[in-house]
Amino acid sequence: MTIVSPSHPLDPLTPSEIRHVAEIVRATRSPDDKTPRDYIFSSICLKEPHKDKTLAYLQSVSEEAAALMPEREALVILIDRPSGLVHEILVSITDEKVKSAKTLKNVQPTQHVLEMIEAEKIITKDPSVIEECRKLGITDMKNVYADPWTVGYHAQFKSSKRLMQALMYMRTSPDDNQYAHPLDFVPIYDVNAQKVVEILRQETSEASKYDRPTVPLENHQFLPEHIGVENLRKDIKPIEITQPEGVSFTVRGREIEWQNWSMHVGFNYREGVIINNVSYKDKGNVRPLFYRVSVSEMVVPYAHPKEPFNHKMAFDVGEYGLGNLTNSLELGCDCLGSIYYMDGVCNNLDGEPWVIPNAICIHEEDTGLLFKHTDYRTDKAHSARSRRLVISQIVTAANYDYGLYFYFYQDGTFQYEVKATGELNTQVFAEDENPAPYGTAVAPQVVGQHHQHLFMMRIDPMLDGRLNSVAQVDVLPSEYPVGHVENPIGNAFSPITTIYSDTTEAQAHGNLESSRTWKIINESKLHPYTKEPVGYKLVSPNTPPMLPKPGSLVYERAKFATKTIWVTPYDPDQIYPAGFYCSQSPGDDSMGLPAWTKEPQSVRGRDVVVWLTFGLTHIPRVEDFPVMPVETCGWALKACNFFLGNPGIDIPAAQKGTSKRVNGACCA
Ligand code: ABN
Ligand code: CU
Repeated sequence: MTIVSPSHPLDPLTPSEIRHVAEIVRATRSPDDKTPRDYIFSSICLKEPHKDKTLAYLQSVSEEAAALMPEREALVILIDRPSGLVHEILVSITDEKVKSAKTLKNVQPTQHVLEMIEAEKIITKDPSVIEECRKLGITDMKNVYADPWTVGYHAQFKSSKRLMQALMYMRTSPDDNQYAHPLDFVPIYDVNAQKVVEILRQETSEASKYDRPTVPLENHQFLPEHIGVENLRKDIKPIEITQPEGVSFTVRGREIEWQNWSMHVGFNYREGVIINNVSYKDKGNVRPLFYRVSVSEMVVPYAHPKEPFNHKMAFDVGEYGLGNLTNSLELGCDCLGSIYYMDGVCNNLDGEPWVIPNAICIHEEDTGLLFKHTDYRTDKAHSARSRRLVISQIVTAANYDYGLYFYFYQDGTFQYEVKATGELNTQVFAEDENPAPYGTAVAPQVVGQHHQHLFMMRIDPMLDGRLNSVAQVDVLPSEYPVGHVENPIGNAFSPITTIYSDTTEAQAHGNLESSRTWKIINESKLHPYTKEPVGYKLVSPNTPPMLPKPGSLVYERAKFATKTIWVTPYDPDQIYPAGFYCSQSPGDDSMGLPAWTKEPQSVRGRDVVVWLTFGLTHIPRVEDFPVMPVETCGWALKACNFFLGNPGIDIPAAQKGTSKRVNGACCA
């Protein structure tokens, strides 16, 4: 076998590497184990080298580079069936051997999409499920669909069995919108035993005359073939995005250069796109900014207090993996303009490479004005248009779809945006029931339950070097009363900066009232004008608090999301803030951010990692159905006393290009 290994230490595993790693692992199994379904390959993923080694290699000069290339390693997670034993196997690709192997009980690795597809087939053939459907008047099981989520919580089995809760729907045709036809029962499925073990049913309220809600049969469609060509709008003229001279970025392997920025694009089954080694060329001087940035976890707590809905708490990163959920993107609709695509490489359950073509879209976008000024005396005006480099993926998390966008701007801003779209996760309610206060009736008998989407960004900075600090900045009215000599007419206010000293202090909530932001700073590098440390400020307008109460299972399992910001010292093994084995986790603070921050550790002037929770509280609207218009949330890192002025000052004046006036006389 020819194994193609890349030359960048953070490049994802190639298809041939995945194949080779699986071969090495298979060879270690006893002959009895070798039938493919006796065990499944949950994940095969690059084990990233330590930052010291990666940076030493990347900063080396070409003659010494080969010797400094870090060892190439893969982490393989196997699940034995039906025992459910989990094997963590570290393989050296460089040395073509297993380096270590550990067997674990009572942990549940991420749930693979292919496990879900397998589960749906078995669930819809299960006699007890067929009987439930029959009672609801559904006799043709080919119209029945199951979205198998991880169980979320199971009082009896906890994490000892690999369990799914299947949210059940019906379709009236193969491409029908199933979320218009929710069913009222939830099979619990044992993944490793491949069987349904229990069926939960939602109860109608006491006041309802129905024992069970009937199945809502009205269709609510959004696909054009269902809407009908004759009903589609005819008043939209084309907008074409053209770049007649090509794009302004260059790609070498997975390294991109654009408008003084450079970065590396990583990808894995779990976090999806990872942005590595970001730097900005400041007047010819390359200044390091961020070592590694990714969405390291998210949680979607649902508000309904009763069974079976109180099991709904989706950790889409830790339970499913954003990489595994990634779409193959379509030119012209998902991505508009001149696009550079990268594939995503994951693995299937047999350990074969599973390639998602066109998983990552890289392109430039016009974003309106970057700056403008008019001299009101002379009418002399100058404007520069802003454009951004976009590196994005779109994931489908069963009903929901998330567009995930990294943006780089010409003024040194680095931004992240989530576009939440797709389908509400719907439930049925009886004709005489009212879904308030935990849901909105988005159609007759169809409820969109209230929930939150809380994302955690892991930001590993290296602003002008690896030793950084993090400060909280609150803008507050002056401490002096009106009339005081320091505040004679009472208008004074100022930013109050608190530099976090340790991991216990560095846990804080967002605060709109004080316009709270955070600053990542390098205290060893003072800005020549401000005489203060150079920095980047971290801003997010989307920092809702986690609403489930302390003590609730979801609060305890998703502790990471109960604070807006955390800072920890860099540790290469601390990537997943709800724990590596987040699925069916007990929520006992034994892993993830709560465990890593139990003891106070200094975070000032150290190699630190910043963890930011941002997101949305989603009270569904009728207009979110049958498909949800994009709702956005995100954050930005803005240069803050880092450069010697606006870094975009050298952007040439905008050209008229293909723009033309459509009314009156053209401006000559
Ligand atoms: N939103 C929960 C989920 C995500 C991915 C796959 C199944 C379920
Ligand atoms: Cu939502």
